[in-house]
Amino acid sequence: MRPRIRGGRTTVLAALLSLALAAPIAAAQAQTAPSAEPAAGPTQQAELPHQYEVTGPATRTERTALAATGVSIDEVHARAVVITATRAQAKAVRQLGHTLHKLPDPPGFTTAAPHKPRGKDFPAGYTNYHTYDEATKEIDALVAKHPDILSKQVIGTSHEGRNLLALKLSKNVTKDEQEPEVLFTAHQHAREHLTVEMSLYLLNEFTSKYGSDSRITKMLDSREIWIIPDLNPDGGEYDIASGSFRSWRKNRQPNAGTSEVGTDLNRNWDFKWGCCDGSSGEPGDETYRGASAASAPEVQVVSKFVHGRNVGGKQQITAAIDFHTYSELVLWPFGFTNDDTGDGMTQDEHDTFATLGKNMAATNGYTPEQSSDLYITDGAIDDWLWGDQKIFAYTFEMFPSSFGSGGFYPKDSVIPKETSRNREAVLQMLETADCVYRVIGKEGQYCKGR
Ligand code: 0X9
Ligand code: CA
Ligand code: ZN
Repeated sequence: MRPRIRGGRTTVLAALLSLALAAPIAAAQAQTAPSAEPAAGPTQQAELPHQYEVTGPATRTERTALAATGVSIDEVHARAVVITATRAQAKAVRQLGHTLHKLPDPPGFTTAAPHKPRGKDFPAGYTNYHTYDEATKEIDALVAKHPDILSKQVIGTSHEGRNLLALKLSKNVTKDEQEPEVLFTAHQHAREHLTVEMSLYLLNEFTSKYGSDSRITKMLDSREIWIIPDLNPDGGEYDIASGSFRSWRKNRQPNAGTSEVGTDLNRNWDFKWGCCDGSSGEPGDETYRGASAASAPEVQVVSKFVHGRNVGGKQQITAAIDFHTYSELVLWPFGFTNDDTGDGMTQDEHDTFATLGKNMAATNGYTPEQSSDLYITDGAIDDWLWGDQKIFAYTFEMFPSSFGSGGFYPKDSVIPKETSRNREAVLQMLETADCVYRVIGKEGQYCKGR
């Protein structure tokens, strides 16, 4: 399909205008934010990245060339993008001939010296977001309250040793029944905190409405729903640990031979890993793909979990959504190639992806497109889930649509609206999960004898 670019010049200008208004607020917050750590000592702090508006790149080829410098592309417009880059990367991007404007840092952004994580809450205006401990407590309470339909497994641990969880929602939850399975994952990228709230919303919604809401009841009666609420707890905690957001993206795994920390989990999956200029081999880059495919423990744990859902030679999971922020997009594979169809993607498969993608996008107002219409990515989870496991896997980029509406750090007041916004899309996916090909009218051809 053809690239469809959201927004345009006017969107960027509007965003920058609202930024100008927001800037003094951010500055005031920085001053009043409680100072977390002892005063900065002489030890250097690893450099924190900044967001920039880049004018110039107007095609997916130009955006892919830009992404090849190792920056993350956070927002795509007709003739501009927003990126996250270190100072060295920003220089490299300028050398490509683009014009860069640094955008204001997030609330209380700190470049202060290393610190002891305080393990405390999000900053003011964000306290309704759940820290890792708060999310764990809420999940444990839900499991205790709804043991017949919700169960929790620890599927492994993160680099720093935090539990990685898989929650199962289904009637007769303790039995592995012959039912189509659907997987929801969230928070590969540390700063995308709204996605953890999306997981918690789904857990609360399904448990509280089972037995009263007929669609939810029917889905829990006939599906097995898996939610992995937080793939990157170390990165998430690091992003908030100083009391100020750090715009952190990667996990917190050290890299041999350098002080640069972290792997971009969404470039580390074992399908076409590092194949196509869609990730970086430099540990300091935002999109560092890791030393080898699935080198990140978090990716290993979830890959193993998904492999474990292959029962008797048949993958039980038929459909999946991986939640990210931001840009309000519904994306489908492949990301590693600009081709719509080809090896690993027949016309019918592509049409099924595109049809369900557009159907879901019609319910939440997001923009549907193939992920490579934005820029090439290799080693992303949806490419792996489809390419390796034949799971109809989507990436949702949640609220907001732009930097000016909050970027990676929208206030907690948006949580109820922006999580429930995806209720209908999630239900549509669940309802079609017994035969996703039904959306193109080919149930008879592909789903006989299931
Ligand atoms: O770059 C990414 O990993 C995603 N964007 S984000 O701002 N959340 O980092 C987009 C991934 C698009 N590619 C695939 N879904 N394959
Ligand atoms: Ca069941
Ligand atoms: Zn992301």
